Amino acid sequence: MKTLLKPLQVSFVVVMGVTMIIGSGGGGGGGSPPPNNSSVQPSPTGKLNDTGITSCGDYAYGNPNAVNSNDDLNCSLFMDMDNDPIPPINRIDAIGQDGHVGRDVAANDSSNGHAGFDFTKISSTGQALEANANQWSCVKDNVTGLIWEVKTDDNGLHDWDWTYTWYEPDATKNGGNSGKQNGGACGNTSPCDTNAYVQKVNTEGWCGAKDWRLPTREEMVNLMDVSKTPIPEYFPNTQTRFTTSSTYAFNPQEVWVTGGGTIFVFQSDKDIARYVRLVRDGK
Ligand SMILES: [Ca+2]
Ligand SMILES: [Ca+2]
Ligand SMILES: [Ca+2]
Ligand SMILES: [Ca+2]
Repeated sequence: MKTLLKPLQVSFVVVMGVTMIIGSGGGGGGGSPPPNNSSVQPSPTGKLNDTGITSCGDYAYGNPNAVNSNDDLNCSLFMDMDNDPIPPINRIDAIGQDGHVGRDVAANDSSNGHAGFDFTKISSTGQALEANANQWSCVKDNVTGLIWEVKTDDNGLHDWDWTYTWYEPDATKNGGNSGKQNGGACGNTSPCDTNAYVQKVNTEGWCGAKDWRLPTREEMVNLMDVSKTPIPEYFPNTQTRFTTSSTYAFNPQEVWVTGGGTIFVFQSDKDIARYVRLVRDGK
């Protein structure tokens, strides 16, 4: 990452024989760097996000003795209000639940995105912003190191209402089927297909960058907060279903699309217009 942090200004104060270091600038906390003049760059880590799930379920499903099924229970409890057991992690007969393990437990910090998610807001010209900034155009995922497009609602190029058909003329990237040109609805920003959109965003230099692309299925799924898809604090104007760069291997006419709610991914025809959120990894 080429981010240049603002120099830490340090004062030394001696109180009762104890030296305290009082810093100003360079703060931000929770992985959010302070505003500065250098643009934020991707820094892929290869790491995965946790799911955002911080609650636990009971044993009720299929259990004839269960009174009521619950999936919003406190993971530190062993029994819920119905006296149904909550399978814990440190028991021989239970491997634990999502809400017991991972970053959402180990690095739960709501100041930089829900639970274990750790995001930095980025301005339209690529500068890092404070976590409480009320206007931003891109977001860096500090866990994966990827930088994501944030959609707008201004009828401009990035408007969240615009849809695009999947189109990739490069035979080395399209799985044997190039898809369909200009079949979406994107106002006066047409042609409305993924290839044209990527080119326009790169010509524009959104958030100071010209290496935007469609995310892979894995990248898009990894951004999902299953507990509350979409992730509202950092990704306003968010649709629930996004197309990806990943052609469906068994049928090259189709592509993988990420879903909202309980649907993670599904295959869909490349001809069907879909929402798009671009990503960059700096490679
Ligand atoms: Ca219950
Ligand atoms: Ca987890
Ligand atoms: Ca967090
Ligand atoms: Ca709109």
